[in-house]
Amino acid sequence: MGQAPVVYGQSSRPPRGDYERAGADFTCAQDFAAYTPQDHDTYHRLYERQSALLPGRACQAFIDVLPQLGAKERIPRFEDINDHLSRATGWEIVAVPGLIPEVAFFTLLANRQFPVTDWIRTPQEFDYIVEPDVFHDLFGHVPLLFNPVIADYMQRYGAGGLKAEHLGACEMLSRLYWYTIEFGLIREAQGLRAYGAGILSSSGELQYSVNSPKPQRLPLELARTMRTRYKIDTYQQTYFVIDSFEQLFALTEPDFSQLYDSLRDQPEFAADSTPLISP
Ligand code: HBI
Ligand code: FE
Repeated sequence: MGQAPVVYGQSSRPPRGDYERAGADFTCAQDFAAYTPQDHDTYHRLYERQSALLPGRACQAFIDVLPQLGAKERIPRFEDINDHLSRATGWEIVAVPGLIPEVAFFTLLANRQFPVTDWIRTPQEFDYIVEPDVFHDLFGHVPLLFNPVIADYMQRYGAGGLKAEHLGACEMLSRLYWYTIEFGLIREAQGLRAYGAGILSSSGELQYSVNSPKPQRLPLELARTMRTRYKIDTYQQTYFVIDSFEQLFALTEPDFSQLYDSLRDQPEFAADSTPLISP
């Protein structure tokens, strides 16, 4: 029984990937035989270019753990990564045909299963792709699942997502995901560094997010972050900064129900709106 494809956010593009392969939980087997030599070459070139850009831009925890991803000259087998990952933090990666509905996504995260799209972009999309492909998910998301604090945050996020679904608060919670796990910055002794997967897997945005004077950078604060809209097909105009992964995890301690209620009737912020400077 095939699953209906899913579109990400407001994009109107038809989703990629063959959802006929997906089961009821939207997972499928990694179709390793389907990869062509060109696919492996694309992965290898993306890996080489991106890893050369990490020093001085990626957070130290990411740089330290990246070798756990294993093969860099070809697309890795997911089960090879799972051998290490499950021992490190109890997580495993599961293949999916692409973006999946929010409840399916939250359910997998809550069970320490990270959905990894198993197809890779074409060489023509080398510099940019809207949808997450295997490089975005493996290179961007999987290394920090080896970090115990981020691993616990991701599981808490999944559990929180299932609650948010019942409270009609998915949009607010997905902004927290977007501005942390996808596009988060962290302040380290040597300066600002990226920990968000969307930044870490993008050559242009990794340099822009940490070095450019254009975007604004605000301290991560739940209410502000959950009220700030985001765009899925441009560099971010606002980045939210944390001081440590422990700080991020501590945010997930309280129950968000009252926070959602208090935010529901408050105006949202545009992706580039600057904070009101209190008089
Ligand atoms: N599906 N495969 C996949 N990967 C994601 O990162 C993802 C998703 N579905 C929904 C989603 N992310 C976001 O809307 C989350 O905030 C829920
Ligand atoms: Fe992602």
